[in-house]
Amino acid sequence: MMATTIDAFETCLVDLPTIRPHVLSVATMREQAMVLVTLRCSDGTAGVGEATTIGGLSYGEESPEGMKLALDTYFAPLLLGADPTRPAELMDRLNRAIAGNRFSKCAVETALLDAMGQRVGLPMSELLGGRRRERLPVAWTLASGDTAKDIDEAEQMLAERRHNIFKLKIGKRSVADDVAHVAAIKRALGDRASVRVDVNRAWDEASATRGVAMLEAAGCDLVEQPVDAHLRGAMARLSQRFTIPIMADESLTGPASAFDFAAGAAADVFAVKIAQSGGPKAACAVAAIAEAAGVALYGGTMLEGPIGTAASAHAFSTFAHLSFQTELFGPLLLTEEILEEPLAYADFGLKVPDGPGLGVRLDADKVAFFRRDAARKTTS
Ligand code: MUC
Ligand code: MG
Repeated sequence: MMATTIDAFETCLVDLPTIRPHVLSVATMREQAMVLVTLRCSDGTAGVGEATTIGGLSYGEESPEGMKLALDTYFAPLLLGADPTRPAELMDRLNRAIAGNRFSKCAVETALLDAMGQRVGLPMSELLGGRRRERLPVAWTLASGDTAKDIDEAEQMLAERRHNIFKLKIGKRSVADDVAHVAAIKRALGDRASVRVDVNRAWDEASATRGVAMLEAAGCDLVEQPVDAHLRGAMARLSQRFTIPIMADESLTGPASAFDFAAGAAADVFAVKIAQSGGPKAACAVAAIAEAAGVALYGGTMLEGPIGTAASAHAFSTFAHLSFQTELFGPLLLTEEILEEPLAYADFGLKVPDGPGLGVRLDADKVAFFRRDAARKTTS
């Protein structure tokens, strides 16, 4: 039998507008840039993956442009001609040769698992150990920067039965102003919705101690990454001091950090992200550490487009527990659909795709139109 090889490795940057400005403490997004990776194999399978971050270099250590450069220059030579039927061995090879670059590694592992799933006729969730659920509850982020607009948006989401969990982005204004914003939204929505906040590391420990106490009193259900990613001690003190759960997001950069935070009792909940973890398999390892340590789980997003979102859905569907649900709404924040068949959002959740591999297919014409180097852009 002829050995199977990776015959082509293609990357492209795709820019898609957001439905409204998305205001975080670290950046205001008006569009999302994603790197799409395609691995073409000699057996006719083609796997796709996505590497996406938020706000250029303001959120993570990898930028969209840097990821494309790293993938083309350093990843491609290690992958071309290699055997795609051994994803774990190939990821070992990449990890030995390339330090860091977790988001790019996630895109490659996603593409390898997508191709593998097509080869063996199984969804990616089955390659990751088997799904435990078909549907994932999905939160929406209210981040227009305006309290009244956020309340209107939440009411619309509730009426459409799209979301009943809302994450509010705070940390840009004073603690008192931010808490007043959260309290107004919680008052308007009452028991019809869960209201949570993401501070994106904006507070020092003293502000966090004051802010978390006020958020608890306002009826907020969860506080995500109140302080800087490396402040494990502060995260532990906040977790121990308050009843309202404290969730680690940026602090989690894969299994080693998850072990460190679990051992230090430094978070009540882990926001697991496949990109931040270094790939879907590493994300499952982060979840396993949380489960072993009695830490609750939440399925996070890097505001990926549909490929990264589908890969995340497969991974999260395998978790034993998902007590704080997920926020896999990335594609809904974008004005454009780049899949042939959109992901299925209904009844406050997302259906985990069923087909082999990722179970979704890119719309080639749409990708050709929106890629950054499209002829219409370079010639105009
Ligand atoms: C983050 O920090 O969690 C996820 C949802 C959202 O609105 O922003 C992202 C990033
Ligand atoms: Mg976060």
